[in-house]
Amino acid sequence: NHYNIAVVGATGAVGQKMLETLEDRKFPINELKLLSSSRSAGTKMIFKGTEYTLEEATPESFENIDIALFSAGGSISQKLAPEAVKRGALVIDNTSAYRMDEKVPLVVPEVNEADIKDHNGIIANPNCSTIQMVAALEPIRQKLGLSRVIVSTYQAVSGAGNEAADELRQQSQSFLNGEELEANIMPVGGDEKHYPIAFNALPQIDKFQENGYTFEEMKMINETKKIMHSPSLQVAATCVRLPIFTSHAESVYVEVDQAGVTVDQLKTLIGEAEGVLLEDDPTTQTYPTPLSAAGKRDVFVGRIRKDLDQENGFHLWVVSDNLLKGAAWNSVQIAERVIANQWL
Ligand code: 11C
Repeated sequence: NHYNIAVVGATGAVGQKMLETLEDRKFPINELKLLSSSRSAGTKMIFKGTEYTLEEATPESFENIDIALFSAGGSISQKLAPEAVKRGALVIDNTSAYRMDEKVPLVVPEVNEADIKDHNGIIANPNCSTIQMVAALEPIRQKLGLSRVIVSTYQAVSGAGNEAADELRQQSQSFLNGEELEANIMPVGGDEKHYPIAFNALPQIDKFQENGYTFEEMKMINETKKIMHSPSLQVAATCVRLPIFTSHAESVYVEVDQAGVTVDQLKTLIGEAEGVLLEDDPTTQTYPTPLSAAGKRDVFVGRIRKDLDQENGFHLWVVSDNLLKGAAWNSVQIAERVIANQWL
């Protein structure tokens, strides 16, 4: 069986990776439609050697579409996802528009694949920094119980889109030429102030909320509880942008429920987990880095240590390609699971 697929936001950082992933996975496509905002309509893109012209996404674009992958910003999803559903398409939405909606499953297949079957036409793809963390922590939660998570992130600029990556490139060149740095986008396009990202670290990803946390931090907190079905899990996050193009890294502190757990136990659990690879050997300086994870679909974990004071506390270093497992691959993986389980 082959399916009619629409990719909404095909020219974006995630959209481009969606096309690459569909091709890499030999996804069973009958017809492919590349859609965008009016701004990018007319752009040409190549998929499997064939040239496609982007069309402006309208409600009618979704006639005869089986699966629509949305990654063109929250407002386009708000407006068009219900139109796509009305016309019989299944929407896999990579924006934050529907993630916390009770009727919408929020899915990382390695963690909560079974939630997919309760969809009402829309399945939400979580935030990139949330996905890699829950994929690494779920095997621990399942076997040992999890009571608390404290995470600090080291995030790549591509999470904020192609324009943010261009800004880092530009500023890096200016910095090395001894020129003044021009900042127009980071930390948040459209916010009041901008700071250089080149050779810097910005403790703000997305806009500040009334409680003093940023929206990215609140996404990590709320989405983790929803995906793990653990409303009482204690989660705190500090999200930081670094001058890295690809892959988010995270320093994660966890407290497990079970007493007497060893580092070796955690390594075994993570080593056996689906979609997660252990790269952890201090004697050979083995650990994942953003560069080593870029271009790969897995989540990588290293630096597993026991806390020196808290009996049930452990520290981990979690790295993954933010555009693949964090976005495009997780979306395509959801689509694959939908088809394999006949949940369309
Ligand atoms: C970033 N995590 O790195 C963001 C990008 O909610 O899907 C993903 C935004 C989202 O800037």
